Amino acid sequence: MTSVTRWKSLALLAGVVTVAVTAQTPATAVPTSTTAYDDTYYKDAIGKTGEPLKDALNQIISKDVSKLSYDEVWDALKKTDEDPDNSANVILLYTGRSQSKNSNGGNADDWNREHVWAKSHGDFGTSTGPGTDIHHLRPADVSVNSTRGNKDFDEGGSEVGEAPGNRTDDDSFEPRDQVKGDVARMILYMSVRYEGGEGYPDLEPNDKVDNGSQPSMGRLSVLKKWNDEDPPDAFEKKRNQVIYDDFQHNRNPFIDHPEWVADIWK
Ligand SMILES: [Ca+2]
Ligand SMILES: [Ca+2]
Repeated sequence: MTSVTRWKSLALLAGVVTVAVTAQTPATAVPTSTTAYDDTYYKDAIGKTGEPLKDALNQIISKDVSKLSYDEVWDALKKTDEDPDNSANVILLYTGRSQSKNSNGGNADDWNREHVWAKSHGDFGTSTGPGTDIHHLRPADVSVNSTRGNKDFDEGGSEVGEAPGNRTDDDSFEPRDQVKGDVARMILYMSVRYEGGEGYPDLEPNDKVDNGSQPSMGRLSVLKKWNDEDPPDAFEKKRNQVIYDDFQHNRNPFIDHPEWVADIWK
């Protein structure tokens, strides 16, 4: 909340009376954040809400982007997800394990390229486009990636043995607390980035599980909650910056402005 106090002085016959005039903006549920990019990258979005905000963000994050091949994703993830305490390693999304950058591959304890927006939801595969957009691609343990499969996100189920803190049941996957917000912001980025243009599907969140091959991902009400519970941390912010500076040259708006989630999906 901001408060603007102005002082007005009134000269009266008997002397000077000073009156404080306080103008207060109404309270909002989530504090409004500001970034160094608000006057430049985000200037056409600032002050908007609802569908106009989503439309403005789609234009902003789709403009002049560089698109990677699926093969280029390997080296990109070695930079975006580098362990800040060990530059030889990456951090795996669900297990949280720090592991050699060079142990990528197809064996059970290797890491591979997890599509957080499951690529079957909209059937976009791994050709250049949403299937290679590193804003939602993360290193993950091969067998845990397989356990997540193409399930929608929701709370509940039994704990994943190899990935403590993660839970799954027949139709959904719940990531560990430390990355719940990351997952939410990746899914919501995808829905704003892909609106049916460029020959790609229009990806949208909904409140269901079992979305199958529909271009939808659930559950929106849970993702909104996770966005609030797990705000962006240094690792997530740095990864956004590396993608912007070195790879795709676009940003995930919800890492910069988590409050825009509630502004779009009320
Ligand atoms: Ca987090
Ligand atoms: Ca969309």
